[in-house]
Amino acid sequence: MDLSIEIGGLKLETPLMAASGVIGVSAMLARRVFASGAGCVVAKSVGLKAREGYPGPNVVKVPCGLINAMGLPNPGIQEMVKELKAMKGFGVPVIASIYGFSVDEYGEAAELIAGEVDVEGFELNLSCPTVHGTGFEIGTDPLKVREIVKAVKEAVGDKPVIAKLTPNVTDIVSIGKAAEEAGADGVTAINTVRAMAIDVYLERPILNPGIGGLSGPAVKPIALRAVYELYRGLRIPVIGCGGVTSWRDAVEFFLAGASAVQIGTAILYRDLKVFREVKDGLSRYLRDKGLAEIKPLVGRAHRAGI
Ligand code: RRO
Repeated sequence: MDLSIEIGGLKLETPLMAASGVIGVSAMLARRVFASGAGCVVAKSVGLKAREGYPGPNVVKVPCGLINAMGLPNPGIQEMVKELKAMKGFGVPVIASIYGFSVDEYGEAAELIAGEVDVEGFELNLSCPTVHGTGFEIGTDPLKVREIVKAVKEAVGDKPVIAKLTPNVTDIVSIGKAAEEAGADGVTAINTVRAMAIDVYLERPILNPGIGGLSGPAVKPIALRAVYELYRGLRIPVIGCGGVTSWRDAVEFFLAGASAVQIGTAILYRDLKVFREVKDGLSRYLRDKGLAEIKPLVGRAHRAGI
């Protein structure tokens, strides 16, 4: 079965990617993820300066999901470059994820990484819901999205640049269009949904910073809707991300218009075996449908004309 895909020049043997954030910065873990059947790994978002992240509690389990407020913990670019090089050394295709507090910071971060390590592409975190001044505060403004995509495209030459979008907007397609018009090679939809949980006895928010981002099965229908709308509204490929736990979830995303699917929270719920299970299930599904490859599946739900 041919599960290979191509996204704006990024060629993957398998259309499954490890979502940013979950496996942290560890090259050893990235190697295990790849060996488990992922087509590539998206590294934890990194910026110009190292960040500690927020003190705990910074993760809380809720029915059908997790809410996190990690606060962009990362070791800074120099340390991340070492891990990215190690990942490449293990033969793992890797996409660097970057954030910044300004257009220039995104551009600079991308340029520094591109100058040091031959990553497969860049994912721009325009959607982190937990830190002020970056992420979703930038990714809800189409003008800023446009400028950042342009700056990063200029900084990284012909490497694929993918904008990771926030669901915390009224019209995700208008943000996707801004990225597309600025030269993005694809978009990832979605990052986490702003959310919170409250301890009824302590009478206070459970997460230290109060608000965090919801992920896991709870957000899958939201992500699926976003992918469906983006596929209809854009010409560049869409990568689905949000609550994928089974092969059936992945198929739903392909039918909605995703060219690839990222798996994040399910790695925590189900362990790395989730990649093998989804991959095998996908192959079985294609065989049952009489298809020899994944590409004809992409966007097929739109044939219903709804
Ligand atoms: O680190 C975080 O708190 C975080 C990030 Br950068 C992100 O993109 N999405 C998320 O749910 N948490």
